[in-house]
Amino acid sequence: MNTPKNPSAVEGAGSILSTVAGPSDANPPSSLGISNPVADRLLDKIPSEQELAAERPYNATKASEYGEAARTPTEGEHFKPSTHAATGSTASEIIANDKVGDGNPPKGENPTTDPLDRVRVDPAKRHLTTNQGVPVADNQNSLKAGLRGPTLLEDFILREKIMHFDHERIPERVVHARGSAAHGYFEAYDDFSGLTRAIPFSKKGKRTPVFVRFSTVAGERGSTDTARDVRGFAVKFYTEEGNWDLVGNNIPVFFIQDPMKFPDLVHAAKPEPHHAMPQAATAHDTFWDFASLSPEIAHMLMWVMSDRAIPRSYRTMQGFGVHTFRLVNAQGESRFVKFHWTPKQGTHSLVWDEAVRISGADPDFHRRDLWESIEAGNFPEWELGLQIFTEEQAASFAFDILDATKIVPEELVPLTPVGKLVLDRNPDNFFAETEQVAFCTSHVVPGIDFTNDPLLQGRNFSYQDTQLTRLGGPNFHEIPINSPIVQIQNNQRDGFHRQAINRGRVNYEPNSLGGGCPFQAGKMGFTSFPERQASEDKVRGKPELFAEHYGQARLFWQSQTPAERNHIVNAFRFELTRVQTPAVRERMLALLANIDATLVARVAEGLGMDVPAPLPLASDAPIPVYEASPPLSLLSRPGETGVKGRRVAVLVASGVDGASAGKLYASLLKDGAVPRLVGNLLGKVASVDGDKLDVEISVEAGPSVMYDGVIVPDGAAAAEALGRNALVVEFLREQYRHGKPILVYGAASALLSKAMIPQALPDGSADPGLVLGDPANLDAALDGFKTALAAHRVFARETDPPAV
Ligand code: HDE
Repeated sequence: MNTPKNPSAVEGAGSILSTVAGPSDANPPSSLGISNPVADRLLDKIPSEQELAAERPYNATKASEYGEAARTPTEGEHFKPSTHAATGSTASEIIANDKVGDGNPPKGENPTTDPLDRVRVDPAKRHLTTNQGVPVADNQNSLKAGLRGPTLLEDFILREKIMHFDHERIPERVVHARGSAAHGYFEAYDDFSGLTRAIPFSKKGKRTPVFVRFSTVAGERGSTDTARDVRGFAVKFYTEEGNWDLVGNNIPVFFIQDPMKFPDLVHAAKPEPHHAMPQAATAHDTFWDFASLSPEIAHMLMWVMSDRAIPRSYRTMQGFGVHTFRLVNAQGESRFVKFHWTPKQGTHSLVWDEAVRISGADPDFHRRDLWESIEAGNFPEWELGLQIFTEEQAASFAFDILDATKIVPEELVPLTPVGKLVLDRNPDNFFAETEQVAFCTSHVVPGIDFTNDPLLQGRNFSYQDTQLTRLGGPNFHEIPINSPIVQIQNNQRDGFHRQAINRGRVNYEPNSLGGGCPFQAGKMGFTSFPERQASEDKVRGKPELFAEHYGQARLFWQSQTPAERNHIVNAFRFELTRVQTPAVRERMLALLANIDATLVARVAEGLGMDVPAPLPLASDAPIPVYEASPPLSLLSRPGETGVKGRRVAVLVASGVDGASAGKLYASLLKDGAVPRLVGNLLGKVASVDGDKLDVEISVEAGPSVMYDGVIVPDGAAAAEALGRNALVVEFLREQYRHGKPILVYGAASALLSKAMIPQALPDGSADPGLVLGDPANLDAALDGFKTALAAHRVFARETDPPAV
């Protein structure tokens, strides 16, 4: 305890104490012959509080809040209290016990932001308790009046358990409900402080912890991972200057240009309100009705109908910040920026037929893939690239950089690589972390700033607001996964589920009773870039350039490879075939007619319709002509990790050449691929040498769509046994149809003809993904297979309609 002050040294001490529920006489009754501990504590606190308050005779920074001076925020005045007690809530805080602690928390500390270990709970060597910590004697039986009697209301243990269970669910996210996440870090390649003062970019090799959540948009929390949809790519950087959330998607543009339309877009895309169908799919009337009346959607539709919307894995998709943001350096200089995440694993997708089948075989396909890769130590990585440009450059573009339906082509502004993102740790608990994480576009740190992109401005309102319902109140920042790694110190108080116990009676600023603390940070704090605003009329509307809707949709189409174009055509056919209202189909064709004549002709053919007249344009200006941009093709980024993480089925049955199967398996493992012995049934199969091989999964439980490639080792009896199983034959046909590499050795090649798999590509040339191996020279064929596996797919096999 601090030494109490001599009351007589404080002028007016008696009157100070007179309004406190303590002795009004500063001196303890001397008749008792002892010092009064209550008075000691008060006399320790009150005079030093008075002293502290007196240090601030007036608010000296007030003048700096006005006019020009306000441009440079000043640091708030703050003073050091002479005793710890001066700023406390209560003089009794020094009364220690095991619950409250010793009453002397570290000064200026908010321990609710300490590392997550503080809340990770481990039950080792512990017995069960209730939520009140009462040991639970019997977790099997409720309390009854007799063994066959009624259950007693008195059973507080049962009631607590069931009450908690009844309320386990929170509302799912209104969009992006289905998601998966992981921890990791961002590492800067260099010191980029010339560009931004944002701390993650301040030093070469600097690592900033991150939590990244990937998601689909339209489906509900339990929906399938492989639905055709945009994927969310949300990154929370836990920086030393607070949390920065880069809440992006795997597609660099968006459906709409103004936040006013977001609820309409989402209502149209979600299941139709009368019967709540279909789940996680835009292939229904209301979406296409809205789309065909909203031509600003044209560019986004091209991306969503492309294979971007059915990624092979979260690990194999790009991420984009979508909006134009600003970077601001310490000198206050600003440049525009677009954020791009490029996967080191390459950009790879599924094919539609496969995606549909995976939805049945493994609806958790992407969640499992991310989890298992990280568990296996195959940590996914992305490179962060920035497109950096000035206001002058922006003014020269054929489009408006505030329009989220437009990209800045990489030919116009190339990517500057600035760092890498590595995901190396799975969460402990899905709900506590992945479900409760709250990303908000408005969470930015010094050095990152917004532009006037209207969609971004709308999002800045929405993301905080939505958490109030989803996470139950304004204290969601205190949920461990959301709290920053730095101090939270402010005068916000109360609300549902408040965790912090704020010490002291000061919850306002300016103050003198708290020594001015917490004080405003001044220049070191977040300052908005002082962008000059033209003085204009208050208006609801959009800039002229936003009216051009088709130039970049064309650019996308023209930049795709023939296979990718075919997939886009097929996706439009599929979606519009599911549309029941002919007028909507027709209107959509009229929209497509403004993008490309071949595209619309092929989609119309698939629908059995004529090509209608194009939709009238919203702008009189000619549609700008762009040079094709090869980086817009998924095939332009094959990645640098080769076969790492690729799943390979090795089909086995009794009579297999076990020695070579083992060698193939080991070689794939060595390269980081994931081989699995797949058989007719689980159990053991005997190799030709009499060795027993363990089948890891049956063809039924692990069908073709769960693998990136297949190998059938040599062995006449094995090929014979496999060929008798229609599921195996179908397995091989699907591998072929989905463009996957197939390697067969020796006698196993008989299975190819059984599956009616063509030996050459439709144009007669050799199929690089179909490898016939000589059992005597295992490695040569395996090398060919691995090259095809790293290249992912052989799209040249595809015909319209599919021949296999
Ligand atoms: Fe979102 N969006 N959004 N969005 N969004 C949400 O926030 C919203 C938009 C994106 O893994 C919600 O916490 C509006 C663009 C991702 O938790 C909500 C507008 C982009 C995630 C919301 C947009 C996104 C969300 C629902 C138009 C790509 C999931 C739950 C003005 C750049 C984050 C939540 C996670 C989630 C609103 C448009 C990406 C309702 C109003 C453009 C990745 O606040």
